[in-house]
Amino acid sequence: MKIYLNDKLVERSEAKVSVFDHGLLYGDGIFEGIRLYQGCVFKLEEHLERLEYSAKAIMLDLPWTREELSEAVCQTCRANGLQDGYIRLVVTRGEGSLGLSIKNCTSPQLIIIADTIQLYPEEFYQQGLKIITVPTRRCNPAALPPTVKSLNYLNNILAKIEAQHLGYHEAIMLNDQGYVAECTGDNVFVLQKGVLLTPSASAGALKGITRDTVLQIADEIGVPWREANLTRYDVWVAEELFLTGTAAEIIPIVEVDARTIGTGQPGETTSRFLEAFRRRVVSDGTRLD
Ligand code: PXG
Repeated sequence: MKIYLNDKLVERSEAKVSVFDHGLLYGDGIFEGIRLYQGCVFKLEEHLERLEYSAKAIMLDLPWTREELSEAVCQTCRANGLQDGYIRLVVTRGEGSLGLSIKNCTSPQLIIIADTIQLYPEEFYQQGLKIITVPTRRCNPAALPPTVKSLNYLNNILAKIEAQHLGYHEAIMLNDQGYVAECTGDNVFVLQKGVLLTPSASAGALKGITRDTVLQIADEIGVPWREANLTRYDVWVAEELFLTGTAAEIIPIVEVDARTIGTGQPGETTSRFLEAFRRRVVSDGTRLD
């Protein structure tokens, strides 16, 4: 496997960063998770834009242009002979000294890994997923904005651990006001009286690329939508519920906190969104050739 490291492709065994890298020492860095579908890097421009915004928010100057990053992503996919897969683009603050100051971190490190993807079991899509709300709250946007896709995922990992201990794959995380923020690696959508509702970034949601795509599809197929503060009650009584994310795409939810959602089967509108989403993934992005 070839890994892109800083300015060139190297063998996996050669792809190494310093133990003094602030990405490792402090989770000081940012990343993107991107899908490759039939030679098309889905929404690459949007992912790179989000990366640039994340970098700006944490005051990390990216020494690479949008074009250079785009070419590096495509080159990594080509070098690994991939047509379908998962791309992990990571930028760390780079090597520094022990201590929080970023002053000595002069060279951000760019890592691009392109690999095959372990898809979620088909039964998640056919039968829907059962999830729970967990006690761990999503980071307050005034502390670490959830809109920054940072390397600091401990908040989400703690929530995931809580869900898994109880035998669930995913968890709904509330914000510190008790409104739904998002899941550990996915955005949340509720369908209520034919209207699609989703938490806003200020409620603690990442501005997901899949989330944006679903909102575009909603406009196209004529499903009204708006951002809303959602309580657990809103989720429990939803007609339909689904999660969106790069890895998950669109996963129907059929149970939350032991409450059956809708009929207990994946919803009809959810299925329409998933079909429309899967139709566009092969064209809505940057082609490798
Ligand atoms: N919320 C959080 C906290 C996420 O981490 C999403 C929402 C959905 O965003 P996108 O842009 O993917 O629609 C995410 C995305 C991984 C991995 O390897 C995580 C994500 C995406 C891809 C891979 O853990 N999270």
